Parts: sequence; structure tokens; C-alpha cells
Amino acid sequence: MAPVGAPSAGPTAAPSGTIIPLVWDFQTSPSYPDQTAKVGDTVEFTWTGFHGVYRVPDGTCPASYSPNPPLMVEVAPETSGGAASFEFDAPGDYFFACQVPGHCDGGGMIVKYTVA
Ligand SMILES: [Cu+2]
Repeated sequence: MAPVGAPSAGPTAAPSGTIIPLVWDFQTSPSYPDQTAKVGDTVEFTWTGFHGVYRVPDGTCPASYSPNPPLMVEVAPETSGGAASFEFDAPGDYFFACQVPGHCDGGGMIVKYTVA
């Protein structure tokens, strides 16, 4: 799981931004439409099939998935049903793909967030 929220600032600490839910599943259109978010927001992926979440460097489906921070990071391993969160801590473009073989290229499971 990716780090989420403020690091142990006390029981009253709350996320500074908005939680953005995203249903993470195969797309019938080529892929997800581009999304926007603000610094401090957290995208919350949820899925019911066999999927995972990987931060990838750009809008291209990688040929293979292996960690190479900060732009290649496993946000969540492949699991049958699950949830994962990622907080946007800086402006920029963020891309996430499903690392299950065929799900990015064949299933449209890649999404872009432009964070300002
Ligand atoms: Cu998948």
C-alpha cells in the first residue's frame, strides 16, 4: 500500500485533500478519460476482479513491471478484489496502470491524473 494521509500527526489529523474514488476495472473505451486532481487529494482505487495498481512513468503500457521509484512503483499488488490509495503530494502528471498481463494494453486499465 502507498503511504496515505499525514504521518501520525495525532488523533485529530485528517487528510488535507479530497478522496477521489475510482472504480478500477476493464474499460470498453480505449482507456479511462483523463482526470484532474489537486495536490493533497488522494485517489482511492477499488476493484472486484483480479487487478493491481502500478504507478507508471507515462501513458504507455509498460512491457514489464518492476520497481524503479519514483515513477515505477507498485501501489497495490495483484489481488482478487481490493482497494488502494495514492496521495498526490506534488503537482504534475501521474499515470497508473494495472500490472496484470493484458489488462493495460488489452483492457484499457491505465489512467492519467493531472495534479495542480
Ligand atoms: Cu487488471
